[in-house]
Amino acid sequence: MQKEVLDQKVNEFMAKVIAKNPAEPEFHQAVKEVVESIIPYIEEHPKYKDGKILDRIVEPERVILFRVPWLNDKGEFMVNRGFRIEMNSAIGPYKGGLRLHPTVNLGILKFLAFEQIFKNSLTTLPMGGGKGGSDFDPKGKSDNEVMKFCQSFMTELQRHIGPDTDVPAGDIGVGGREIGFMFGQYKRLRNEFTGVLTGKGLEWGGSLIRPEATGYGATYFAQEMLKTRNLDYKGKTVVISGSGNVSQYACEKVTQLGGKVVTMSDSNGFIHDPAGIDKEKLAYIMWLKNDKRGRIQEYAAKYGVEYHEGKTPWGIKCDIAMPCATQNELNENDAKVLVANGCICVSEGANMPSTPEAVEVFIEKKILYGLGKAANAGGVATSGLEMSQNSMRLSWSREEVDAKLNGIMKAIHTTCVKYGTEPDGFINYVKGANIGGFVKIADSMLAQGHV
Ligand code: NDP
Ligand code: 2IT
Repeated sequence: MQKEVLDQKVNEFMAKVIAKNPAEPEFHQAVKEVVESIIPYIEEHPKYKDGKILDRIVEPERVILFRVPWLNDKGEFMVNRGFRIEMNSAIGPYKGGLRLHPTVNLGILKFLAFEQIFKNSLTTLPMGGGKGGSDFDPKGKSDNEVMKFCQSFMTELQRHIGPDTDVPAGDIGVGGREIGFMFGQYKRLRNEFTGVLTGKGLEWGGSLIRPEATGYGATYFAQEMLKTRNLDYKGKTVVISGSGNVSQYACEKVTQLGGKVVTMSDSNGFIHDPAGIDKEKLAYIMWLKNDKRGRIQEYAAKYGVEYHEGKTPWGIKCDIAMPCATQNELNENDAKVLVANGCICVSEGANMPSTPEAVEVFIEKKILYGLGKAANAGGVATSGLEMSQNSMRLSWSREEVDAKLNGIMKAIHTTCVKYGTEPDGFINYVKGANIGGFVKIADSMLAQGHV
């Protein structure tokens, strides 16, 4: 399809989406990226056009918005807003994380729920797309306050979810502690012990490898991309952003595969450790972030390395970049600097961390660019494996789950190659992931009638 024709069709479609969903820029961004890939494909496959699949897929099946009242440690009344976006159930129960962050709003969760449809389809497992969360800020809150919030949040959410209906998990601000508090409340209210949440503790229904899965998966995906150019992680310098769940396990796996991770960050700044963040230093970061809940700056003081306040790590010379913090954390200029510094591969642990202009730079320069919905799908895939184990009331060994995760990341890569290889042999992972994720959803929606 000619570029002008495609642009016109995309703009017409986006005008409708923007008019119907005002003030949701992240949602518009996520939809635009997908329809740019899909429109040429559905022009060649008119059944999807006739079935109005694009118009249907951008409309959530259900949006739940609710008040979350709770009492802080001083006994004061606090109120937050809770959400669950049940976006698409064509191939399975709604599935996706819960985000607790002060920036959370309807548009951000709709973008995440929309991405989740395609990501979950790519995993090969039967999971629909959903996302939820709240504008609650866990930073600086006591364990007691986090528990009070989680219990109140679940008191409302429980009536909308279930192991065959909608299965939430973690995302930014939601880890093992929060899943525990929410699971406990669900169980009390429903008097049921089921796999209604994933990311549970190992003793109470969780799966081995789920905590590691997103970071490991993003690393396995990069490994597959590198293989297409006869490369691997050995001796490569890797820049990682964030220092939460995804970043920590990306760092662990990269190091195991022979790469050297030289940065990690949080929302205040980044640390640069040219010697590499080895096993022992990573153990310190895990303690700092997961137990002490401190700032990454403390790493710089402990190990005598540079700390760059208010900056992102993309200016540091590297072979591979792994954005693992948040959306739109890597802009056009960052992309240009990365490429100019010799970066050959970007594997996104975060959801939509690169702006559309940054993505354009990566594609134009034909580097290995693995977008989030493909590269970070290992987390939700292993959630899917947790659901299977819960249904069977059995648990698999660490090796078994890790092998399945690795196999799924390889399968996602194969799908991207199938749908994204261009005539000159360049693999456009954006196109590959979007079309590869879309086909199964669209065919299921057509088969199920006007849903
Ligand atoms: P965590 O809460 O464990 O860590 C988040 C990290 O990102 C922290 O270092 C945090 O810094 C930083 N961060 C968050 N918001 C911002 C911001 N606005 N600006 C700069 N830095 C920020 O979350 P996860 O590691 O679980 O999630 C990270 C990313 O990965 C998100 O995009 C999430 O959607 C995505 N993801 C997560 C999956 C999972 O299984 N957990 C699965 C797939 C994708 P600070 O502490 O200062 O806030
Ligand atoms: O963005 C994501 O894929 C996640 N936060 C994980 C979702 C899940 O259900 O495990």
